[in-house]
Amino acid sequence: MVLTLYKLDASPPVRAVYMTIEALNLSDVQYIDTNLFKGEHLTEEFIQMNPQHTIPTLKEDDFVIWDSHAICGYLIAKYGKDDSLYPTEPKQRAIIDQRLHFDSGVLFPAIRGTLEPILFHGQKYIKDEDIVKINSAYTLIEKFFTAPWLAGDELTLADICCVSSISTLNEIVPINGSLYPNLLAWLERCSNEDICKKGNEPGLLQIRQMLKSKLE
Ligand SMILES: N[C@@H](CCC(=O)N[C@@H](CS)C(=O)NCC(=O)O)C(=O)O
Repeated sequence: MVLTLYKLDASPPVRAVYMTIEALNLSDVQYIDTNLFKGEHLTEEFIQMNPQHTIPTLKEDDFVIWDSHAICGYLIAKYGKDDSLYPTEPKQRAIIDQRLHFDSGVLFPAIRGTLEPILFHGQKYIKDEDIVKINSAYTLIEKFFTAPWLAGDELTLADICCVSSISTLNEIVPINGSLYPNLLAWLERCSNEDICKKGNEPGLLQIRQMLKSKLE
């Protein structure tokens, strides 16, 4: 059984999969760089594998799955020693799923909408409307916290998927700790975790450098 991950280190959803791989201690993964800037995700071969042409995409023998949330859930179900990262207890699972859908529906679109014109189309500034969207995402997630972690007392897949997005948004619009104290404290808590240092930080630094070079 061979696990292959199509990836680009700077991509936030790829970083969520990296963190899950770290948390599960999976060592036998083959990584294939898929350079979006060179259109490597738009080849006939890639589209045949993933018609949505997104990274991360995971291949395990003949089985192909894409979308970071689906990939991470699969890896935990298949390779996790237990279900602690993604509990099967219905209420705990529902709370985590809500956070994952918030990531897909609110956080990632805010990243993509802001960064795509800058990274791919030569825009040299951050639009005011994107800053408004990012701050409104911060305002929403700030109120989700009732415990140290995003879905309760333990670190779960909700933290893994949302921190890759929130740490990226923080590079675009730094989180104001007096407006969003829970969010900033949580980001710091996540950043101190080994899985985040190994799985998230290197790609995040690449995003920081890209933004520095593209913005005036
Ligand atoms: N919801 C997806 C988002 C994946 C996504 O849009 N990835 C971007 C890179 S960060 C991509 O592959 N863009 C190329 C494209 O959409 O054609 C996930 O969580 O995996």
